Amino acid sequence: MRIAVFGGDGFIGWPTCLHLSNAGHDIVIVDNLSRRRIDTELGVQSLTPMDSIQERLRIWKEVTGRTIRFELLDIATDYFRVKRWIELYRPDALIHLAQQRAAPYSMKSDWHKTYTVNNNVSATHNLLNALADLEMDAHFVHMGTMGVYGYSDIGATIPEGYLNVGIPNDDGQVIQKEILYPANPGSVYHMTKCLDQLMFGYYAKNDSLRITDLHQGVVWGTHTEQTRLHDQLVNRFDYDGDYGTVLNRFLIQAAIGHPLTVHGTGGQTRAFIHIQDSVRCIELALKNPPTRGERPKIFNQMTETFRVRDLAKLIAEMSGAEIVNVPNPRNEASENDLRVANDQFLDLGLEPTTLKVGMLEEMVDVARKFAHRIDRSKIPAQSAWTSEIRSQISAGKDIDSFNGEA
Ligand code: USQ
Repeated sequence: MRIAVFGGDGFIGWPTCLHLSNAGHDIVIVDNLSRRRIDTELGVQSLTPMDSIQERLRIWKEVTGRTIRFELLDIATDYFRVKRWIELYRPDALIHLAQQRAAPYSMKSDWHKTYTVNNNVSATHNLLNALADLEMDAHFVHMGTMGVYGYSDIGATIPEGYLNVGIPNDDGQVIQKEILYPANPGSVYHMTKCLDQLMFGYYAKNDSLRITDLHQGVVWGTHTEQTRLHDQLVNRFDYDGDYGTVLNRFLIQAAIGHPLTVHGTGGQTRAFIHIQDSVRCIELALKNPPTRGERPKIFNQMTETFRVRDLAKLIAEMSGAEIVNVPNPRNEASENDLRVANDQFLDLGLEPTTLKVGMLEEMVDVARKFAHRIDRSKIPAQSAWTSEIRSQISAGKDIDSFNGEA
């Protein structure tokens, strides 16, 4: 297949490109390298040393003999160049990962909120708009998030995207309908992914675009089979307070003797997936597209759920790290259960990589190897969701005073 990977230089994008190139697909990375610019803005760097995209691709060619091309393009701001590029390349599939993906970054200031909305919404719309205008029947695969559902538990499993509801009509009959599961974003970043869902519904209905939306959980791990092939193919590994995700952060903290930073009580339950499974799921989704005229296909891309404090406990027992309950900078429920359906990927043959202490130990070893690259001052999460939380944190209030329900 000819596949355009928008955002192919990022944390999910890079291993996805290698995985699909290895499987024999023709891959072009389209990226504006904004993730590298944001590192510079925040004064942080990936724990693992990352080469330029061109150098990475040179090494990939040297190691495997396979070519991945790179196109420097901003799909959010340069609509006509994007459209022209799609028209010339004529991809069979587009993978859309070209969005600002960190909830804390999206909440840093009003500028960051505006940037995240403008970038994410325009990027999605420009791609859909171009496909529709070019009347191109390419499969559009988007990286969405489990966060579109919110994390509240009503004692029922969260379905894969759609919910069966009964709507009483004026004649007193109850009409059964499948609707999008009610969107319940917990950050401006998550809100953009909810808006994406509306755009997908519209373009699938109006222009018969074939769209798949992957509702992914928190990703852990850093290596895949292909990133292990050469030191310079290594994936990025974020530990800072904005881009580091919880399990990866805890592992890095354990490696350098930093206390594990549990937000609030750590009663938050989230869905997780290993990076290797993430790229496998993208491949499975590519192989199983919706038909023209079908509504967007939605998969829950997760394999396990964990409570934050249980993860911290597991890593503390394994590494001897200390746990510290820090004031939660986010406006989120302090305790929640979570049940999620993921039958579609299991039925398509996904064999989940489950969290095992052995794999965690391997990651702590990677973190120790590059520990000298860590700036400890970048570890605390400092992006507060509301001005009230910000002033409570700076006034040094006890965590229990702002562990309320979101
Ligand atoms: N947390 C801690 N301590 C930390 C960091 C995080 O307790 O040091 C807590 C957070 O308060 C939150 C949970 O861990 O309750 C998850 O936070 P996270 O930073 O690992 O994940 P999140 O901000 O939700 O975002 C990540 C990705 C995003 C993806 C999302 C999937 O950055 O792109 O969409 O996971 S989901 O969480 O299912 O919405």
